[in-house]
Amino acid sequence: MKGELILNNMETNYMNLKDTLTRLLNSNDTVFIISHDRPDFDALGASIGMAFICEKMKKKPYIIINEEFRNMDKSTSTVVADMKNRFNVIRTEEVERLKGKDNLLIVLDTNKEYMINVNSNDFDDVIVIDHHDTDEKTIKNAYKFIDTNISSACEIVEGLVNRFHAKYDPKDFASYLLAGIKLDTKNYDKNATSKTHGAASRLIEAGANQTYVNELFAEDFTEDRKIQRLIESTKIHSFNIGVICQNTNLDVFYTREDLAKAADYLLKYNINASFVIGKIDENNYYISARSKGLINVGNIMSMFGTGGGNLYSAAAKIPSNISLEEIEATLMNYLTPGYVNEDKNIKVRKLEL
Ligand SMILES: [Mn+2]
Repeated sequence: MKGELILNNMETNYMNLKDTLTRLLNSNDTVFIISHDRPDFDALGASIGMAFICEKMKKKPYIIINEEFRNMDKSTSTVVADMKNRFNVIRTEEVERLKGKDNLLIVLDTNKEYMINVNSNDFDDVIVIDHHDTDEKTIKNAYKFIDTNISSACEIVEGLVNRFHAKYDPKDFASYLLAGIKLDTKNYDKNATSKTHGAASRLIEAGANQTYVNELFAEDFTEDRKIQRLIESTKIHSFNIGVICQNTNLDVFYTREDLAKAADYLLKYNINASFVIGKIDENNYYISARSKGLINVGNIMSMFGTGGGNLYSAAAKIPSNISLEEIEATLMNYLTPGYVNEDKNIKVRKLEL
């Protein structure tokens, strides 16, 4: 039987979550764990913590990861390789063959149907544990434990590991949950509460290795040079808006993460908002936008029709049948003082970035 329950205050609801999860783990013989596409440290760390909880409950879960090693950065592939040695990591194609009589799907670090690579309706029970906003694309017919005030999926899952008295085995796998918290809090700068630090502290006590976690975050030299070259070409406009447009080396493709990193980097300076335009493949350009809060970049990206986001973080994907110059000119037009304010009716779409 499927449930429908949204609890937005995790602190008072951990016991409720524990009870629901216990019941679902007991009433289903087969458990699948999935996180969002292109999983990051938070998605992977949460999956690892959840797998330990399942094992404590005498269930051997299947963790679904579809990403190919060649599409992952070095650190992500290290985590996934470790997971493959320790757990049953499978691909979506294998799900049907592995299904039992009653099948539970545990969705972590996302609540959107389009961000998971399975159809949630194909499972007997679904539980979503997440820290992102919900919208009309949120998975239906599922137990939902979503608290946007918690820093990361790893912080929630750590709270659960703790309450289930599950063990990190091997101990240093606790490092991967610590990496998830470090990533989503931007090194304890963003959304980190005393509870977040409590979770980090327990993870270190359980065996997380901070030196190893720091190594996972070490920048790859070639990658970083590529991003720094973009940053070199920043133009600063009025209102301290930084704009980067990839206008040379058009055969170079950037990943969305590269462009986001460059946009994030610009906020280190006296810059209110940053926009980074680059080519992501043969057919598409992409804009990654970041703001310190004065300028609503979600609103501006929505004007492109193919974009969205929130006040602080947004993006748009644009087919490359228009030129980079045209995109930059359009963006500059949207940034003209007054223009943005006149367009109050623009509906800001939510996009998970
Ligand atoms: Mn997350």
